[in-house]
Amino acid sequence: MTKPPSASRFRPARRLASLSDHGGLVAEIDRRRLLRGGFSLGALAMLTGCDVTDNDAVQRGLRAVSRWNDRVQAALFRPDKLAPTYDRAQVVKPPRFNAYYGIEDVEPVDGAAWRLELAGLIGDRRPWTLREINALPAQTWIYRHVCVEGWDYIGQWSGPNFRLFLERIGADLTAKYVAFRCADGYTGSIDMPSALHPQTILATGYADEPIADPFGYPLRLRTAVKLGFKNPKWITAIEVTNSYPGGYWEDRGFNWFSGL
Ligand SMILES: Nc1nc2c(c(=O)[nH]1)N[C@H]1C(S)=C(S)[C@@H](COP(=O)(O)O)O[C@H]1N2
Ligand SMILES: [Mo]
Repeated sequence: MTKPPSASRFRPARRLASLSDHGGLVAEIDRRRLLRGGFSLGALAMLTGCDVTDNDAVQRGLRAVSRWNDRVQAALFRPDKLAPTYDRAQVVKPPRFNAYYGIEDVEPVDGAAWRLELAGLIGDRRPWTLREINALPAQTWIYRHVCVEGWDYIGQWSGPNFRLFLERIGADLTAKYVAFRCADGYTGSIDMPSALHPQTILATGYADEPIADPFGYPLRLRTAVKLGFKNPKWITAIEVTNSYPGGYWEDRGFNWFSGL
């Protein structure tokens, strides 16, 4: 990514408040993942050589384990295993909104002026218009969206399969990461095997309608194999790279792989 994120229109106070709101959550999620992985806090104390009441040291320890967890999750990932799908009758309308700010601060994107910029290890980096994206064959998936905050819903998303798109632009499919930049300054990145998963799409539609403004119009990522925060909305740029790109929440301590 060459340009810095353009998030200036969002009030800093709100962003800081949302950050501190999530501080405890980050530790909690990492702790739950740890426990699911068979660790106890006692084992963590031994592993990190720190008292679990010492918060800084716990955070450092959790981050080290989180990085280790990324590698284990990546190794365990099964590229062709499909996530559960559901019926049209189960689709939640409208979908549930979330972002690092409130829905009242969403700034709609002008689809006619919008361009999808491409960067990095891609053969043809020409920007795409929405018309061109819409001309690609689309597929529809009904699967579950799971937010790290502890809520979920069944949604129906449609748009071009992401593997098909990556092949079309001549992306290096052996690269490690696909990174995203969004109109609201949000950034994110996923591993290439998850990008190539059959249920990962560039979504332009929700429940048989064009995706509504708060949910990422004109283009968002939807994947069945990642937590909600790994599904960037209002995408403006995609980069294929071998350098770890991080992301908005990843840089604030969320486990990077965050697979489902
Ligand atoms: N651009 C952008 N994308 C984003 C976010 C955001 O703040 N900005 N939040 C993420 C989080 S945490 C979640 S849970 C989902 C919410 O998607 P939804 O509003 O369609 O349910 O969007 C993800 N993508
Ligand atoms: Mo989320």
